Amino acid sequence: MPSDGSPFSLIRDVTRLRQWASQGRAYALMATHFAGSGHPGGSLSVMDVETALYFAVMNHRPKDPDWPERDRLFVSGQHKCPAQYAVMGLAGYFSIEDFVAGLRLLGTPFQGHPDWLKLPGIEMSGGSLGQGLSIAVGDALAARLDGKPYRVYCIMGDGEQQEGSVWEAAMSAAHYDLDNLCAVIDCNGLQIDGKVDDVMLVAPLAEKYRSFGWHVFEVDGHDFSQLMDAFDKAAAVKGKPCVILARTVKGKGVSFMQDQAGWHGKAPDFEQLKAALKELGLGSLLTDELIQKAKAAKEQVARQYGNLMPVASRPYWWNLQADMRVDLVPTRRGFGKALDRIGSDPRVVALGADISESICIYDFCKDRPERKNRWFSMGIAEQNMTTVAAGLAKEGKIPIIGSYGVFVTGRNWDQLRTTVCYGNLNVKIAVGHGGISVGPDGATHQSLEDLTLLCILPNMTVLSPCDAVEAERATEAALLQVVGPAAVRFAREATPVVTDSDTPFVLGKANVYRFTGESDRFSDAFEVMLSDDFVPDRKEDLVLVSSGPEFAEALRAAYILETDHGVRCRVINLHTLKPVDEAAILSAARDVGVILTAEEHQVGMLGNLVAGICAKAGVPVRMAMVGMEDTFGESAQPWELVWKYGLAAEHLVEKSLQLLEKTPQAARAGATH
Ligand SMILES: Cc1ncc(C[n+]2csc(CCOP(=O)(O)OP(=O)(O)O)c2C)c(N)n1
Ligand SMILES: [Mg+2]
Repeated sequence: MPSDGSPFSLIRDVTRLRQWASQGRAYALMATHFAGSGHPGGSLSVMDVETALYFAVMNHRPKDPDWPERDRLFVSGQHKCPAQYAVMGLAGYFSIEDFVAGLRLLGTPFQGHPDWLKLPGIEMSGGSLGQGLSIAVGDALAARLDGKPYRVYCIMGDGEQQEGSVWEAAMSAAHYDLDNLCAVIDCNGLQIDGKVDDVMLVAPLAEKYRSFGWHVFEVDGHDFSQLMDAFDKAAAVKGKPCVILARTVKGKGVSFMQDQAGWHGKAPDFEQLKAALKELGLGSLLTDELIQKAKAAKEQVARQYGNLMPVASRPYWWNLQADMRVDLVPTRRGFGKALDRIGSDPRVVALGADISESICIYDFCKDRPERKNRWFSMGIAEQNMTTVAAGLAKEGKIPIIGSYGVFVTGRNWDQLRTTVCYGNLNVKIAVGHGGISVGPDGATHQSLEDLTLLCILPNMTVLSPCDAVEAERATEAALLQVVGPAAVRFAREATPVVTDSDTPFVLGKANVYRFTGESDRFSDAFEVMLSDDFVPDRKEDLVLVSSGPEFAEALRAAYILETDHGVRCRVINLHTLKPVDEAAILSAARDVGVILTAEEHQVGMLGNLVAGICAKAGVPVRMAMVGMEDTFGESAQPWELVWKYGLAAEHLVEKSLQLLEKTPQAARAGATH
């Protein structure tokens, strides 16, 4: 490969291209294995298209990635970045081994969904499907305005064609006769929930694009001769944009991954990796040195970020002590359980947006074939799903929609605002994978603005349960108690269970907790009562207010504060953020006067809510807020993000002591977990 800024020497030899693509497959699989997550299926299906582009078609300079004359490639389905990273590494943009050892690792440029600000050569930051073609259209328009000869490429998925924005972009590209733009669709026939044809039919794509004014090529997406021929011919088409429909196989090249929807977003384990490499004839690439490099990189991150944790007198991290034990269950499970139960109500209907199993919305009918007629697969189309639900609600149904928190509150926000909330329709929103703890998928998938987007909407009820048990009860309340729009936010990761069926749960009323002494079970170490029943019968130094999974950290902070520092705490669980329990906040402010808020969200959603309640009532209060400090997250393990962004109980303790102007009793001497 060229080591300077000279153009890449393109290869037209099919045998050599096949070899590069095989290596790309091997490196992509190794990287996802070491990361422990990622998207092998699509990475393997698109590998030949990307190899053709980087090695045989595009004018580019790996050592000068910002070269102004380069051809631009926008990969819209950015979950398939292991393919792009592997091909870029092979082409010489960076060390391929750094990618293999660093994919999705905290602090590396190899984000779970690419970030152009972190990795030169990547043209767009993204991960939200359906946006790549639009930015490519903008880039192609800019090229024309500036009289630049470079070409613009955009790779999309076939499931992605379900996003309406793709068709807005397609219309605009043809309207402006963008013959410098060439799209490729990786037609592997699969998406997350299954076959594209079953989830939401997009065929016939050729006819659709032709009728939108595009020139269409149809090729075998694993045949380099056909691919190169189509790219060459596309470059010669004048007056209209081109699209290449590349027929591919998801998981191509590894027999047990081929055409299997289950390999969309799952990393191979070590045995599977070895078997895959054997099939590719590239077992020798998995060297001991590479394995060691990946291991060392992970250990380095754990040390570096673990050391950011303030130190307590002993290891207070979950389940590190013989007593104070908790069960760890993802809050989404509670949501699924409730839906399974409540789904017997014939008014309830559920709508999925191609992420149905993992957010547990499919629990509605997974084991209930008789309910399948009330399940509507909407495809990757969050806006349409929301407004279709509004139509169902208008006629007396109780529809629940769901997706990743980012997509089901942000992508469809105008639909939520105007049709659902302004119309006060009985639509329920499952806000899945909330918070930063969604982890390795990275910033684009970490839902950190959703609660603000929801709470600001008139008529919307917003619930943010703290654990799986409370999620079940919150879901039931949202569906059956509230008449009108209601959202329940829950998380993907295992979360400490701190409530049980005896814990009070009243919609719109906070729960108040106090530490009573260590116990075998963490939850038994606290007394809990409904805010209305709480009597301030002891002097307290500090109030901690939290909700969602972060609430368990607030409880643990209270435990540390009481045990290590003699700070007496009142802990308020605001599981209902709207309508909020103002009385519970005002009593706390009046009784104690010092409040720390803790949220797994951009800071201030909860903090400013609490501050506003106090300010409006004229109750003076000293406050501090813990949350994401006006920043996007990044790829990492959930607990590493909690360490880095200061969301652990130990950080709450440190912040509380500052707020109380107390000197920490324990010195910072290293990590304790
Ligand atoms: C707006 C948006 N909604 C949902 C998702 C979650 N998601 C990631 S990949 C995927 C399926 C993509 O299917 P397809 O476009 O066919 O890609 P491929 O089969 O090549 O993986 C979905 C729903 C997302 N990233 N963005
Ligand atoms: Mg697909």
